[in-house]
Amino acid sequence: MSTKSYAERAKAHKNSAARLLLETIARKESNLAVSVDVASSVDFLAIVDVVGPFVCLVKTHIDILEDFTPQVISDLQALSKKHDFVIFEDRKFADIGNTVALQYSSGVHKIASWAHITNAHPVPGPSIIAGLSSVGLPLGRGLLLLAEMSTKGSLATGAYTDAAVQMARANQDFVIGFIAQRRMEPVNEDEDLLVLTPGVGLDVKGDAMGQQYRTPREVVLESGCDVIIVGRGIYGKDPKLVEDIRAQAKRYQDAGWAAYLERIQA
Ligand code: 5FU
Repeated sequence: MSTKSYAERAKAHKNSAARLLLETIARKESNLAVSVDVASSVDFLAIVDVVGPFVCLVKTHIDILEDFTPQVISDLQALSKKHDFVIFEDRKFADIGNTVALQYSSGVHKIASWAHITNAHPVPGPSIIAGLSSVGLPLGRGLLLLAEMSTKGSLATGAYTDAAVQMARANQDFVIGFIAQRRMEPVNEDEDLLVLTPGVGLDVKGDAMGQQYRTPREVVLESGCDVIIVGRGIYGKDPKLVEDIRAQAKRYQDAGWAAYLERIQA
């Protein structure tokens, strides 16, 4: 279990996106990421503006927006500056290197131009990292590999997860860590692969489509993860209930930070 502080880790990290995330966490005393999964750009930007002060990171699924225009990205970037948060596009790339490089750099969304962090399934093997890093590394971006998933019956377990960890270890200039449910023990002092964990909720244990939730305490203290990713737990009641969203964001920020303090004092 890591007892090093986020601030200490920020100083030592070699990847600029990882450093930015660790510094932001330490500065804002927040290991909370909010996943803003709504279809309207107006609702999306309104939620980001409300949760912004409480989060280290905003996670997007930009292809959910039904009225996407490049202006959404300019507005998101302005909010990222206003509230001091990192942007993570949860794109889950999963194709050959040449294709993912095009999907990352081009198309309507031009993800590499605005997302500090994105992620990929390790299923194609190391070539997916080669493809994405050809675009992202010169821009100072970071990649997370999906080593595990939060869903019931996930196939990302055992030897598959171990292979994902090996792929990350072999590419630590660009791969900054994992989407996973637990910390992966480092092989040496220099290794610092972050773990960002979705499937976090304080009030319910799951949804009707296989999602499974654990509490911030289970995730950060017991499983040693670095960032809790919360979606519907924060805005799920009604994306327009601003006061409730603010209160929930604060509640999750406090819960995540208390679990971290308990961990580093252990
Ligand atoms: F890789 C994963 C995973 O294993 N579980 C997830 O839930 C990603 N996610 C994302 O986190 C998912 O696509 C949602 O964007 C978010 C969780 O949202 P929720 O509303 O908190 O369930």
